[in-house]
Amino acid sequence: MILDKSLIEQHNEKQSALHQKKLDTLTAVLSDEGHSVNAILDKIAAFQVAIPSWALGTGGTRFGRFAGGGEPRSLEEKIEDVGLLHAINQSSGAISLHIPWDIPQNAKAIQQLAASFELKFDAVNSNTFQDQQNQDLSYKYGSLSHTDKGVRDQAIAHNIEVIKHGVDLGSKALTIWLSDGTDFPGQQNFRRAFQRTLDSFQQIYAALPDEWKVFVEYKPYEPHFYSTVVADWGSSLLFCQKLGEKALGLVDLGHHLPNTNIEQIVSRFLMEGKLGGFHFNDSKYGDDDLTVGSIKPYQLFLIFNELVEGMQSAEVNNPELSWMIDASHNIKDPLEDLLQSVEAIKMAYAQALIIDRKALEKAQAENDVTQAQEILQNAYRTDVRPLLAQARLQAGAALHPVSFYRESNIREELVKQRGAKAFATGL
Ligand code: LRH
Ligand code: MN
Ligand code: MN
Repeated sequence: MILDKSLIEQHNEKQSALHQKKLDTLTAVLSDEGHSVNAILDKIAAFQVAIPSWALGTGGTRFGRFAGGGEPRSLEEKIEDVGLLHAINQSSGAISLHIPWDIPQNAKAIQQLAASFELKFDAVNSNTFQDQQNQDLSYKYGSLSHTDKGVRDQAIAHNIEVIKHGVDLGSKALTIWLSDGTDFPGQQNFRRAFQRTLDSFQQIYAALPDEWKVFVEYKPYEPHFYSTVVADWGSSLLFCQKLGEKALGLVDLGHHLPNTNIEQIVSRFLMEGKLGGFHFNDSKYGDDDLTVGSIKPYQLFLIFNELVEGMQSAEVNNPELSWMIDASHNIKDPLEDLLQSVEAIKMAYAQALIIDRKALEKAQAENDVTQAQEILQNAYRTDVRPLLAQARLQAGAALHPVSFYRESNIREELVKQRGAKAFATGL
């Protein structure tokens, strides 16, 4: 489905008077506070978040899946869906593939299709957490950390294969989420499992093209419930430091035990120049993969506070970051959920951009705790949505993405084209 641009213009026209009023009020306040609204708008407009190819269908849980219909049935249709999102918000200009869930059979054609929607390919993800058909050896007891060299070699070869797919598409990074771990005490020797994994990572690292990076994603538990080889940011950082400058940590917001101070982890990674990127989502209990900003929007803002501070600071020297969503949609329409997620990320970014940094530094130096909180919360409690809407308007996107999606009956159209029983492959 290709979106008719005039629909967006019509939508924007209907909304424009009210939008202008809200924007004028906010612009006046921000200008008084010493901000350049145009500079903020440019930053917001440039901020792009990659959409995961595995998040375009209704995820459900292991207990059941209630698909909504009209879901993409192929990689081509997934790219079309991301193209739709990008046309609506001009903020989702990349897609991140999971292989072998989404193998590009004809890389040239896939790349052309993506380019026709102005989409790029962000990090490619490998998968050694499931056994695939026609696979020689099983990953039941691990992959890159396995006690059997044969299994490790198979998992290494898969990762190198994924890099090759990425090269064909113009990706510049490989994300490894290694699920390996144990379910019972005594099952494995922790140190040796780490050393075997390091050896496997080193072989994958050696296969990275020059400008490539490898992201080492951590997660405390699930699918294994006693120990995980790359369980936390410390383990991720340790692997990255041992591997070399192309290896960077990947922070998936759902991969922390309850109440972990994620913003401090972000600061530490940045301090070491070792932050690669994010898998954005939100969580109440575990790796819930909920809509970004739906549960802990203040945490998201605090993370962006660290990111903006770090990116502006001469003391921090970190490579450019990869921004990706990793959410699953239990009961919502995935496209609506993704529009909401992108909006939440950009909102946190915009709020972090309007923090009065000088005043905050002064409050910190004077140990004025109350004032420091006032400064942060003044930014957090500012409704920055008119800025996001204005950035979209200027880019030819919709003022209100979710309303536009609904008014234009996009899901209904997709159901008509693909069928009420079209369910996406993937998770
Ligand atoms: C693991 C994870 C990882 C996978 C994705 C499907 O929980 O976050 O990023 O690749 O989910
Ligand atoms: Mn993830
Ligand atoms: Mn996850």
